Amino acid sequence: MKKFLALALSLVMAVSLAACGTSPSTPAASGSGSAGSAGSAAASGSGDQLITVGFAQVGHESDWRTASTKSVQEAFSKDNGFDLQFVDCDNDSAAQLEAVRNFIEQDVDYIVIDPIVSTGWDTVLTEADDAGIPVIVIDRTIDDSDKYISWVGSEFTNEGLAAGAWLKDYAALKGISELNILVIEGTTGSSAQIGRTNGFKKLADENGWKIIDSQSGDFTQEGGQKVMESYCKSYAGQFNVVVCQNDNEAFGAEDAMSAAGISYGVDGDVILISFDACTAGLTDVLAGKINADFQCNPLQGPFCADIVAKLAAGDTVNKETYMEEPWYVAEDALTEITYTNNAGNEVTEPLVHVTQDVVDAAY
Ligand code: GZL
Repeated sequence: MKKFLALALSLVMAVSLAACGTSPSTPAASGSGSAGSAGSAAASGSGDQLITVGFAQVGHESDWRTASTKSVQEAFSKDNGFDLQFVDCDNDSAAQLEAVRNFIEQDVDYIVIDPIVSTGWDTVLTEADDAGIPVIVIDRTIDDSDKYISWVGSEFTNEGLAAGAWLKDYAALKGISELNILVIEGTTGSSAQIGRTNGFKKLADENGWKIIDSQSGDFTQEGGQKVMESYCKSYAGQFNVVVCQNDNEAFGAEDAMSAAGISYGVDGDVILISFDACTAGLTDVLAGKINADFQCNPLQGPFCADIVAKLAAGDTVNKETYMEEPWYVAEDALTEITYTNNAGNEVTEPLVHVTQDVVDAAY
């Protein structure tokens, strides 16, 4: 009761976001719920009645994660009326479950989780539910429990489908008839790894492409480099496409291929595809090192704060909200892709040709 009473009296939701809406990567929530523009929840009034929020973050493995953490910390600032208890779970699922249990013990007002992996959650979410603490999930999904009140994130399978759709059109444009592909996956069991893998593989199967090998680089640069070094030894001369499931893995793969004397990118022997489209990733797209980069938008903080503000005001919230995510390419030879998305709808989506302005506006 204390949660709602204190908040209902003191909460004012300030509409904002438009002020920072210059970047193509600025999130514009869409999806099964109310899209609306994200705002920043601001608590005012009694002053000491801050909203306590426990946030169990995946870790600090990538540029994407750094942007995600910053987005949440800025949205849940003290100035906005929040007391954020932040835990970096360092890619350790046991530590993440422990962090959530500690939040329950502290009786925080709300719990936010970015789940390292998509299973193993129902028990602890039941404990949060029994304690009357609403749970909001961001970014990755929880697939073995629905005991959370809302989720804001990405459609990872569509990211993989879009990458496959682009590769199909790009190969046709370049007259490449045979595609022999190496994949460096993200953290095993994460919904991002599962979705991107399944989406891209669907296009590979439909088009008879050969995926020679697919191993996890754990979304890190070190992991991407290690896997690519192994690939260069095992499959030299056998591959002409490398798919990295995030930019940091792509940076590692670039270093490994350069060391092995393998050319990649727009003028190279190997097509390099990446996901996330962080600033450093788009810098490599602009340089022609990465051929295409499929954005995964990390800026869920304001949307998550809006959800808390609505809950505190006694409003209903949507179960899921999808971030909008552009697809970036190094060459302007293709301007759009058409594919059947994960919902079974045929969609045509633009391809953004990367210029310095696009890099400057990235997250
Ligand atoms: C995807 C996110 C992934 C990013 C990686 O939404 O969880 O984790 O693609 C990050 O960069 O490490």
